[in-house]
Amino acid sequence: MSESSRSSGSGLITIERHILREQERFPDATGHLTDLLYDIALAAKLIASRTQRAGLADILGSAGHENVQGEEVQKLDEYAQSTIYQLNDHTGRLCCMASEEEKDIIEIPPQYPTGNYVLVFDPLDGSSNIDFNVAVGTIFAIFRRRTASGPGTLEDVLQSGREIVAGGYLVYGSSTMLVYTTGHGVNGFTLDPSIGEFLLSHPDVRLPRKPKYYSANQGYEKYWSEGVRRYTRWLQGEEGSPMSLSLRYIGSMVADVHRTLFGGGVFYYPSDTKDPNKPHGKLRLLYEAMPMAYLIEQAGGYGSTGRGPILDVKPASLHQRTPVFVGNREVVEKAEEFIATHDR
Ligand code: AFP
Repeated sequence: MSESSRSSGSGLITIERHILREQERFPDATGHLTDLLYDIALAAKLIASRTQRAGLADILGSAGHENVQGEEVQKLDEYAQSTIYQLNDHTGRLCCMASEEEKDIIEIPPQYPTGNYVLVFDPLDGSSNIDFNVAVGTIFAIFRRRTASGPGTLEDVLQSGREIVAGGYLVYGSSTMLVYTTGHGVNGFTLDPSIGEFLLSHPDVRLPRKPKYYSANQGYEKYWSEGVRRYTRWLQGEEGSPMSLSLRYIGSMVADVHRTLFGGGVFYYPSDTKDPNKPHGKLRLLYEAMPMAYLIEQAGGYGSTGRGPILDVKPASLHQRTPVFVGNREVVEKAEEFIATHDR
């Protein structure tokens, strides 16, 4: 079925309808998770409309200045951060939030009620690519709170990926897509800008059985371990490999994982020796690795640190980094094998 025929006509399913249908699986649901997901979709529409005007920032004014309408122009990542925050701070659904952009947990202002959920997010992942018109994205995960009531605490945020109740990403590319899961398979929605609605365009997403691409910043190969270097040779068809994959790397995790999900293969950002302050690579466990591993596993794949499942790692701190390997299970498991053999 073509994209246009999937998203138009009598079979048209909007994100709202889809989220509500998901809620029907749980007769006791309060609707709070449903509303939370719907607000993330709303934030995405606002962020998408700004990212599409990104190149105009220089004309209309830059961060810290006013544009021709007299409004202050924010940098896009600040805009994404404040949009997600403002849509969620007062709803009574969250006990706290945490963002890649904020040092500490984000409390709910005392004048508003607190709720049962925790939202963690990377508001604009890949933002250094914006100047080059490359796809960027938002990554998110939702947990149930662990403390009983009152303001959320670190204990509510520092949960392992096994505790995620919903997660996914938005990609702001040639079209805007929301891809998410509540633990019952993965669904993809494409924003139809003419009606301002996300429409179900990719139901029940599964990784293709045949891997096609490997995706890593090979410019850093000299900083990689022996195991990761040999693994890369294996992906290229050496080291006794039965497959030979094509290389694709954008440098925007959302876009690279999106292609891996739909095209098959592996995306990895391993540990490296490039920066002694970041021995575990660049990516953040809570805001990048865990939500993506959760989603990829829901689509039949696997997410690993190179030594075991990402979802088993309990974060010790908010901005902890981790090596990441996500994609087809057998391809990711091969990374674990090479690392176990060569990187003792
Ligand atoms: P920015 O948000 O600073 O652009 O970083 C993006 C990112 O966190 C992730 O989206 C990419 O996969 C990764 O960094 C790219 O890092 P390298 O530039 O080191 O390859």
